[in-house]
Amino acid sequence: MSRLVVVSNRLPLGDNPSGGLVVALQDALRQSGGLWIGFSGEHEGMTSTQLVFHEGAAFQRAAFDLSPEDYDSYYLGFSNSVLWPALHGRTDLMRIVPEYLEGYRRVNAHIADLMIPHLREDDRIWVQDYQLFPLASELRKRSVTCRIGFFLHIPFPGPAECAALPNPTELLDWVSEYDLVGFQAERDRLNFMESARQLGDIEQVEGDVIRLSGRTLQARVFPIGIDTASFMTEARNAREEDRMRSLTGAQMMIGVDRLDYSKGIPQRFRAFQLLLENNPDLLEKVAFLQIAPPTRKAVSAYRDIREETEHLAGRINGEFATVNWTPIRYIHRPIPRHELAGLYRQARIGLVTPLADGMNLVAKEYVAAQDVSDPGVLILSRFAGAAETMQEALIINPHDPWELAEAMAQAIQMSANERRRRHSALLRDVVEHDVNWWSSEYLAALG
Ligand code: ADQ
Repeated sequence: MSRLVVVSNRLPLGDNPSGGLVVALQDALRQSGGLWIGFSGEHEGMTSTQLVFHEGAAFQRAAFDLSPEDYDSYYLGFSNSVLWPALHGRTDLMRIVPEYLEGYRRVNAHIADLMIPHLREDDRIWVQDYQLFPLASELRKRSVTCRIGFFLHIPFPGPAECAALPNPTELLDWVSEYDLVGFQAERDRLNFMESARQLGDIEQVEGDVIRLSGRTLQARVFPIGIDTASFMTEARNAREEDRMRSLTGAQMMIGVDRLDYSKGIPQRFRAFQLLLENNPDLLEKVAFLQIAPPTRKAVSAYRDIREETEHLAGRINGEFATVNWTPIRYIHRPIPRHELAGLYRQARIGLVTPLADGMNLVAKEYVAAQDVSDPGVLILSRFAGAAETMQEALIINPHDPWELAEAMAQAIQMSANERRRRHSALLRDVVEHDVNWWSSEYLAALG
């Protein structure tokens, strides 16, 4: 078996690293004597001139550091102030600065340089996500001929958003250097095909096989999953922590997101406000727990969304709270997995309402955590990749507060029979298409 080399922006460090992607790739890495390469998280000193190997996992890990300038331009800059907003349809939040693109190209070229001494001719390389689009092209320039795959964890946008990038044809040329490009959802594959048709040079050869910028490759959909079995166990074991329902006696709704403008948190709060305004009988009977740890604090759009979210929660609580009841509880901290699993299980409604999202794993975690005999209801945005397969959720348009508030009311009143029927269909999908299924499908296609 040829060796698997995974490259991602962040290297999972620490002893016995866990997390969905690690679980998914661990077996394949272990069996092939594999190697995982990524950024250490260190960005105060110099950019590494060689990879540093770390012990303590079932596979080899090699890290690099970044200088403050490289971190600012490659990570905060082009990755998170240009690509992230554009690929999530928020071209209004893009900050195009020439140094960002230069830094993004420079760091990707440098990662290729760092990799070269450690690569073998028959490796299979699997590159993860938007921070690393140019990596295959940089490796090819350095005469790497092995199979290289790419998986995009976030949406691929249509031609209008693509055209708003400073370098749309360069982006398509970068993609063309892979042998297999994986998307979360059919919607992303179609957007990619249409963007390439309008802005690049593409031909459909047959089925998934395309010719892009003169190279032949495959473009396919591989919806990512979670480590379902272990999450179900965590949730079952967390049962005694019956915190939410018992603490308040109210029906709980839960939202769990990185605090990001793509996740639709303010829209969710406004819909909740509407629910309370239109259903006075629900006062003191429903409560909303929003867990949203801030990320990318150095990017101004993230400071703005934090302010907006806190302001809204404060306003709604000020308006509706009573001595015994706080309508919105808002937690900024990361929560340990087992605790999170218990909270999902206790919540009658799971609110997953992004304005744009590659997949959204919270939707799958919420379903996996439910008690099958008395499950809660998932309210899911049509703009999450998860909506393509999770049709038994209450699918909503997150921009429409009336529709979302109506779905909340419907979920609160839903009969146990209907909840069980919807949940069992959702659970089947989450069990069948877990993260191991995802990685084996992808790696089989990569060859
Ligand atoms: P994210 O944008 O990070 O991932 P998501 O898929 O929802 O979004 O995953 C978030 C993960 O973080 C979940 O596992 C969740 O449980 C966890 N999490 C969030 N808040 C937490 C908290 N306070 N405490 C503990 N854990 C918390 C990107 C894409 C997604 C895609 C994934 C995987 O944006 O669309 O689904 O990659 O491909």
